[in-house]
Amino acid sequence: METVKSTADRIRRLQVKGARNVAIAALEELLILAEETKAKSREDFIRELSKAKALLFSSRPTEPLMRNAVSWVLCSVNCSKSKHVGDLARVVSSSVCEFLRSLEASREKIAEIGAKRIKDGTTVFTHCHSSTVTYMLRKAKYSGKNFEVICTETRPVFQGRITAKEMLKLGVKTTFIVESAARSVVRNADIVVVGADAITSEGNIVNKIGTATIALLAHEARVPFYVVSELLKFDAATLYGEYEGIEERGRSEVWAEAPKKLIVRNPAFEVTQRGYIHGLICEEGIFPPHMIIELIERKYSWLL
Ligand code: RUB
Repeated sequence: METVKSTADRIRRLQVKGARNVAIAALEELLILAEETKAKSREDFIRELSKAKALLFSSRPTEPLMRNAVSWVLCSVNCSKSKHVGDLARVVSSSVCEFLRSLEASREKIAEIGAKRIKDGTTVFTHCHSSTVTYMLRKAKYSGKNFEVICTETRPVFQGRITAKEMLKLGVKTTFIVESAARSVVRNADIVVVGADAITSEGNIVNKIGTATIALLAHEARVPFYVVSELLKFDAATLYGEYEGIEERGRSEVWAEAPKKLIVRNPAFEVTQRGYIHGLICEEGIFPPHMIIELIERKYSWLL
């Protein structure tokens, strides 16, 4: 359980970032746990897995992809009738592999579909670092498109620098701006693409703080705003009345030596309303976000 604790801690400290990377790190922990378990009975093994689930879930609140991934594995174990820990451990590894394969296939499909929206000469505006977005841009580049990227630095922990470095490495002309320059600069873009941490039942999306402002600015400048995301970021709890939890992080990320009496807020994510989203680029195609429930029913009905 020590390695689960330390991975949960690395996720909390942002040493592992981005919804997809977080989910993959959590699944890898379940694999290790299954390989190293000393549990003597089915009940003990399920107790260990549930403890790991609780630790991972508590690492960051706005991570439905990770929650869906871990729940999928635990469900597979619970559905198995075997009493032998060895058999159950094998169920963990096969369901982890199955989930990872499906995640990979989705990323590939999303990149294939989304890359077609990038043409020669397109200027793409993005925010934060989404591995799904950068993979899609990589696909566009490898298919010979000559485009440029504008990325925000993404205060307070500068994930935009990761995006900028990746784009430069890819040989893409890249411009880096502070978020407050977004209104001036977004009008130079042809398309805005951002990732997602969560998709709600109403078709709203939750992504890095600053995303909703950029969506508003894109709307004002008449630049189409797309969300690039696996459907598995859907949070079924929102269908049954829950709000997606928005992580509020520590003040020191914003200002390490802030005066003690100063109130410093540091919400990590925010909701972008579906009305500002031209399309959700997902593994099933490009859809208006209000179609989310239909898409989930079609592809991942187990989430409901
Ligand atoms: C990252 C972020 C990303 C989404 C999608 O925030 O908001 O846009 O997680 O990323 P943080 P991906 O750095 O705080 O985790 O497409 O890689 O899942």
